[in-house]
Amino acid sequence: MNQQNIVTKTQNTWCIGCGNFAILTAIKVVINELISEGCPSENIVLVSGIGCHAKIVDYLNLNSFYSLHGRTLPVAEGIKIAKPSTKVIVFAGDGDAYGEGMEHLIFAAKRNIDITMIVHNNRVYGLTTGQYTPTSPFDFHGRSTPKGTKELPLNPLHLMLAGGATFLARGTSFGLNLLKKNFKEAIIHKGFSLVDVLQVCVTFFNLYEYYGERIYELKDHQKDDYSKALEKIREWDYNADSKIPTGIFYQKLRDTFETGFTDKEVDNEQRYEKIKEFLQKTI
Ligand SMILES: Cc1ncc(C[n+]2csc(CCOP(=O)(O)OP(=O)(O)O)c2C)c(N)n1
Ligand code: SF4
Ligand SMILES: [Mg+2]
Repeated sequence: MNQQNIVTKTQNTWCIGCGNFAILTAIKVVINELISEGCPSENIVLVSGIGCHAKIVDYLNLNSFYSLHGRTLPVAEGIKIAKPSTKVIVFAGDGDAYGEGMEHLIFAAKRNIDITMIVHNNRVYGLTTGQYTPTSPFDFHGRSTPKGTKELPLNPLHLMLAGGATFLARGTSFGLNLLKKNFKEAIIHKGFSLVDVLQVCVTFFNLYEYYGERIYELKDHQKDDYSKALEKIREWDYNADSKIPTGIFYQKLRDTFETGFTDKEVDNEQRYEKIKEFLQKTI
């Protein structure tokens, strides 16, 4: 299969300059690589929410499910549990994932279900024309907050680390190489992986210049160290005027949720041993 086969003829309706184009380009390359490395294309399932980001599944000729706003993960989890061999890749907006879908996100991380979540974090509701989201900065002047927001933004990676996610990364929509690397590693990772992409919405919140002055890539970062991950994740807390690290912050292996569903009978002794082993790996 070559690059052409996974592209649809659907007309692209994103604004010129939208950061979603970079996400589409990067995921196309990565999926093509996975296919050429032996992953059958029919084993890949895409799930999207509702928003500008969600149109990405219209542009990729793969099995996909357009879900509801905030409800990508229940759909993705159902697919993964029903057929654990599928590679489930979720595309969600920041409003979608960090607002309405937040409780699902925490549970997916806690369960460590083997799903990859790519968040198009433009820090605004794009499709509904510019309302604030959980990651919009303090004093954000949008359609629903003409006098500015009165609350601090949420650091979703911090929350996901506490929630138990086993792979956490940040990319930007103008760092294509890093984006491809993050996506590939996240998809290969066995467990719940989240890539937060600072995707610029040129129409309602153009942050190209702001990010351009602050972004740097993590080097020699010890990604299996929880404290170091926490330190790097908190370096830029969305409102601070500091540098913004990008790359893989955290990666750890532990048992995944979907593998727990088995028909095999186990006695109490075996069950006890399994729980002990699980806890030793987790704590
Ligand atoms: C349950 C529900 N609530 C609200 C909406 C209206 N709605 C559609 S898209 C959207 C915002 C999308 O923002 P985001 O998730 O950040 O995606 P973006 O458009 O920025 O990519 C909202 C509020 C909806 N379709 N369904
Ligand atoms: S409104 Fe923003 S997020 Fe939506 S397509 Fe346009 S630039 Fe992209
Ligand atoms: Mg958004």
